[in-house]
Amino acid sequence: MHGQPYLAAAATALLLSACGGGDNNPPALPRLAAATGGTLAACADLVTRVAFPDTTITAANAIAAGTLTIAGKPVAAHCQVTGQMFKRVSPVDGKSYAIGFEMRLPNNWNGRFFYQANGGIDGSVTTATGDVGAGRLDSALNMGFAVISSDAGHGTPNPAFGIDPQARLDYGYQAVGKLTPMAKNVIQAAYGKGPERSYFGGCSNGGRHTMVAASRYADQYDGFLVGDPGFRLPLAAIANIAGAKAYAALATTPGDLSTGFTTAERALVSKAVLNKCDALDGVADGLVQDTKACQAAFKLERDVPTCTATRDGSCLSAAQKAAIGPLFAGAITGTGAKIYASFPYDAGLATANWATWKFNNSLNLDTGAVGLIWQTPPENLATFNGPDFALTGDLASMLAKVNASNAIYTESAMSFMTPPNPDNLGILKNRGAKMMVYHGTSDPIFSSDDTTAWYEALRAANGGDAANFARYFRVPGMNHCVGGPATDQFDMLTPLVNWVEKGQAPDSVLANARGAGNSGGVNADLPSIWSATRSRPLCAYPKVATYKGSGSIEDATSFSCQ
Ligand SMILES: [Ca+2]
Repeated sequence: MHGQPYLAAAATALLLSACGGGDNNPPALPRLAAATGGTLAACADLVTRVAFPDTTITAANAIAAGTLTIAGKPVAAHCQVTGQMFKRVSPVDGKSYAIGFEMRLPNNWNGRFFYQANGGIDGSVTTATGDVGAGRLDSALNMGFAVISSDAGHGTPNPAFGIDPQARLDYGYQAVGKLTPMAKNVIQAAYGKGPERSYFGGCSNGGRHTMVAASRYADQYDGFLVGDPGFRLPLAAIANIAGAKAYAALATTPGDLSTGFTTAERALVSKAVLNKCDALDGVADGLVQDTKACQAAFKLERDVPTCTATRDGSCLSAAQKAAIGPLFAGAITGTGAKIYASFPYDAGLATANWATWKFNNSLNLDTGAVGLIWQTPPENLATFNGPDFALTGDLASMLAKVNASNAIYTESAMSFMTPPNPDNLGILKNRGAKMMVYHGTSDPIFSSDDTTAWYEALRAANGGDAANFARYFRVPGMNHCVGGPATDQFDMLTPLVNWVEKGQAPDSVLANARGAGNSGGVNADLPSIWSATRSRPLCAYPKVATYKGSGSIEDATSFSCQ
């Protein structure tokens, strides 16, 4: 099988030839050899057998089968290795830092390494089960991967670590660069050979880590699984703070932002979006598959009633329309500079996840990250108050400071947090590595429009088509990484491995709803009229899941990617 020309590239070359464009045919991309696997040869003695610079292995323990369960499945027997890298005391804030990690090494190994990139602002070593895709359908550990998880260089999920410049850089990208060769060394010691194939994946900030790794460390990984990426996280956070200001101004209960755009009003807008957009994909089924056509078809001003009297959930006030419409179009600073990206109108606005991001995290999570981790200089830690910072801070100042550096903070947040040259993935592409990206179109914090714009730029930088090494799958209705009125349970790691190691490029990925009885946990946002087991194809962009005109609307086989 090795050495066989990459089929999709070959097909593209033929097509270009047929069209007379043969002068610029790209060479077929290499196919990487499939991993063959191995058996764990050492566990407890890894504490002494692993000798890697700047690394302490603190424990290595055999974990019996069934000690952990994931989505109701017992996790097979494995070895848990814990440790620290680069333990130090900061010369800036006087506090102790280290890059804490754990690895979980299955006794029956599939020969692969998985870097589990975590979410939020990191700061804790979450269990290295390698959760992939939404809805916990399976995990990399259960599939036989050796998995690493880390705190990315700070031991608590508190933004105060941002006072230390090195902790900023470790969080941004350097922990990944330090952990990767160490982890491969541990795998070598445990199995007698290093990983044959290496993968990297995560959602949210984990999606950001993955895009950064695809840009900075493409020589060290073969497959990248990117979920709802906050790849321009500082900008998304400032845009969300802009939203907090707008919702605070609309609030009927001072300090409770959710009263600026109530659940009933958000359900009203979601319904108005469905009225205009649901059938554009061939069937009114509660899912807006054709996101692009929907943005042209739906107008907030026109399609949602304007209140003539008191707000009662059946209308939006003129002031609400004037404030909320521009947030979807893309928040701006007081001087008119666009901060981040537009957000698509979609069906998933009425959920608790949407509300939490817009009305709570905007005050209590984005603020600490912007003020303490990303601004140069940071705000005063001793007096910092998140809600005050959001509601009284100046957006243009925040935007300038996340782009600033100085003698202490030598890299700006936009430098250390975002992928350098994100539309240039030449190293990844040319060595045969692959990337799969998914994004919920009702994600309230990182916009799928931003990911779409990035993917379009990637296509443009590759002659108009990046599908021979990177594919993007929108998840209609899905909120941030999970939930929403969506088919949000899917496994993208298996198709990624099959693409990297077998040359099987994924045109679509099967997704299911998580209704009653689902082993991955029931999705409370599912509309009651949906089947508990509704399925859909997630289509590789720019194709759209389209109803075939007959067959059950609960079944993926009634839809095709068009
Ligand atoms: Ca539809």
